[in-house]
Amino acid sequence: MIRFNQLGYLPDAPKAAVYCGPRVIDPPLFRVTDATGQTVMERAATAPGRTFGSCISAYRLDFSEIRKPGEYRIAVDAVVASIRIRANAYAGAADTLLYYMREQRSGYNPLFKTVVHIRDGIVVDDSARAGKFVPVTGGWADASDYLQYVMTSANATFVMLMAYRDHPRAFTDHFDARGLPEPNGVPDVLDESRHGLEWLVRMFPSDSEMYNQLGDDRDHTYWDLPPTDSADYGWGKGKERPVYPCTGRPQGLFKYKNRSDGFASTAGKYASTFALAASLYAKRDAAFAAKVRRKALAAYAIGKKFPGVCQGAPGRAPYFYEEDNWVDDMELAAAELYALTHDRKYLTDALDYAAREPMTPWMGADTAKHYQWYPWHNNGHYEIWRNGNVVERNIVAQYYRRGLRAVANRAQNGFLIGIPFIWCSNNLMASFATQAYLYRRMTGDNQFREYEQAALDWLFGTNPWGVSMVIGLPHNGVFARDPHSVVAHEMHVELTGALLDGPVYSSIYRHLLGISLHDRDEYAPFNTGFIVYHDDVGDYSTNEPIMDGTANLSYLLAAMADRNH
Ligand SMILES: [Ca+2]
Ligand SMILES: [Ca+2]
Repeated sequence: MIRFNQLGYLPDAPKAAVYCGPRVIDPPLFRVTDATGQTVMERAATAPGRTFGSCISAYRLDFSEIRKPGEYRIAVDAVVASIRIRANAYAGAADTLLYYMREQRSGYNPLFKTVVHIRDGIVVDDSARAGKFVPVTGGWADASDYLQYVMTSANATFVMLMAYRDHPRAFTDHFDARGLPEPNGVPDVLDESRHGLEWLVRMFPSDSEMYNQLGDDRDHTYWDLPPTDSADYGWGKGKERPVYPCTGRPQGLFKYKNRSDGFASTAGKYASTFALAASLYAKRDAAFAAKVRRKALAAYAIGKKFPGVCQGAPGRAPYFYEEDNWVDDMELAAAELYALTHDRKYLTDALDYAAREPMTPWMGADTAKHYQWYPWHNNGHYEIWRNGNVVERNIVAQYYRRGLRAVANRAQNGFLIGIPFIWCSNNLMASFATQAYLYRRMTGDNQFREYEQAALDWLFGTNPWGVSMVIGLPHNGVFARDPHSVVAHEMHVELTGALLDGPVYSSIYRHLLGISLHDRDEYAPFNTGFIVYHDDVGDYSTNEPIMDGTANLSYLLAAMADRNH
């Protein structure tokens, strides 16, 4: 098989497909022909070629020197693939992600054309307000369940705002604030960000109430559509959902507890997202900008006072978001507050936090706990660079380089892939590529450019399965037809724009609780190696769409669509 980026290749970017063969062979010859059938390139595939997953031989077919846009065929003996080179390969791609974000909306949902989860929610856990109602309807369902987290939602909102700030030309206006198909004079990425911001404001209603999570895994008891969700949290089926505050102490209402010991991981995310929003909305909506500015400052002060993490709260199952780092979140918050206020103390704080975790710890590792190092790349270094002096810029660029080097050192295979295949590997892939892109923009150093492109190519089909990991991108491509989603399954809708969890180590897959395929595995021949992926509604580990991963990809796709990529 020949695996390739189904969206196409940018004329001036590195370009490679991967030959995935069933036996050990020497580097094969490959040939590229243009639309007229004329051979434009013929040469040997490049090493390393050693086994990667189900590909016993995995060779790179590098055709970077072809720059002329057009349709081509690339062949190794009788194995042929059609590839495209086009300057607008990523045009509209970032906006396509937003289809999935709109579909995930809590509050008014444009797919169901009704308000969902209107009874949110009642405060639980160790809080003076336990048992009280707080109005927190809104935001996005995290994945194919309906749990909601500030951790993921704030990061999703931040990245979309950042994507718009840096690459506004990549976005258009076809939908209104409610997500209905009617232009409203606002770029749709800002409509979606605002939907997130409004929920975050509700989840941090006063300086003494910082909420972190809405719902818990009791949600998984019933497999319902959002408008008819019958989860029962003790107040009756389909009634109020629990709201978890940050408390600075371990949480979990039942057998399992998390390891929370502070507020800063969540407080930092509130602060960074609100601070960036305060800048971006200063002209569009001054009152809203003033409100989120106050909240940014308040959240940051809470993070300083209560260092440590505020993790996801488990319910009946042992799985939860095990975020262990918080200095990255406080760094980003400090960097944004410096950009907003020009108060030098924030830049000093940002650099101090940055020095405590120069490199996101999953980079270079074989494994990590679930969402242990989150966000998967640290936008804080880039934000320091934007406003720092030459010395400070050099420091944070070096930090990024360390992480990129650690991943690249593990990437000596035909796919040039060095991330660990833990749960949500696609997020790591997108974040590695984003960090590599940011580093390249910061320094002009192209030493990781091929790795950056390989990670992006992987997401759009250059992987052992030949599957685009984003549903509907491209619309005529090979992508998941049977994702783990009740909405897709029951309503027969395509979840356009959704990024999937992605492949995992086969050892992880084998040990997950209650997992089984519902249908014959059409990708079985490609699931014989150390990593697996299944296009099956039953596989919640590799084939579940994820809200925050989808939003996290928006920056990179916007950058690739921008003419100055
Ligand atoms: Ca709009
Ligand atoms: Ca963190």
